[in-house]
Amino acid sequence: MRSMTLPLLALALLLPAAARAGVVKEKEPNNTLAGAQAVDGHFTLDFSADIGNGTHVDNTSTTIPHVTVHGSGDGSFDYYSFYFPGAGSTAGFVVLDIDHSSSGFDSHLALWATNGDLLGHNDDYDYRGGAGGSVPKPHSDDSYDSLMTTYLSAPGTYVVGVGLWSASPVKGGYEEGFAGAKPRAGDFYTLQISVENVPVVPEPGTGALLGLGALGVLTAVARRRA
Ligand SMILES: [Ca+2]
Ligand SMILES: [Ca+2]
Ligand SMILES: [Ca+2]
Repeated sequence: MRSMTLPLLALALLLPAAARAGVVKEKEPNNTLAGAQAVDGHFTLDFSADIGNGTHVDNTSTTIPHVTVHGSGDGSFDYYSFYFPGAGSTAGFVVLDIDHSSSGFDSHLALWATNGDLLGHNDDYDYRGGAGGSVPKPHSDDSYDSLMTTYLSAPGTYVVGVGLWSASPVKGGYEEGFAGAKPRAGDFYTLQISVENVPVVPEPGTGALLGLGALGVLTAVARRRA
């Protein structure tokens, strides 16, 4: 019986890790398109109150694969990449959404193809566009938090950039524009990346249940042996 304690403990320790599926912590350096941090393998369909499709009403967290990136500033632009398999489909709706940003963080978002072509960008957006997570400016429905949507049709790697107003997105990445367009030390933000038709990780709930099921089996085995 005692010999089963360690494996059971190890299994139990694995369970909280499963609950963090869909969440990625930023890793610097991620300062160029070529040096973007890949978020593949972290997409999930777990519910999040903060993920929408650009309208005021729809929460798309359980219908469009998404990943949540927790980023911070260090005086450099931040780039994140994902692979869109396409599969001959045009159903590659993409939503990029900044949430829970630090005070004074006037985000700017952009999306590039891997050859450097700029596909879209946004500075400010309606605070309700990406479900929860953003607050409006005073006397306005706009938020300093960015949101943009677009459609992908070609398979390939795509790169999301996070900068500050007045970063200028051009072919190949951001130009700084006026000084101060790079996220600064002390800044923090959450980036929601939603992409149709990308592979999702197994449901954390399922993983936890499988883990609990295995725990039950092991406990039963241990009891029989005791
Ligand atoms: Ca960076
Ligand atoms: Ca949001
Ligand atoms: Ca902004």
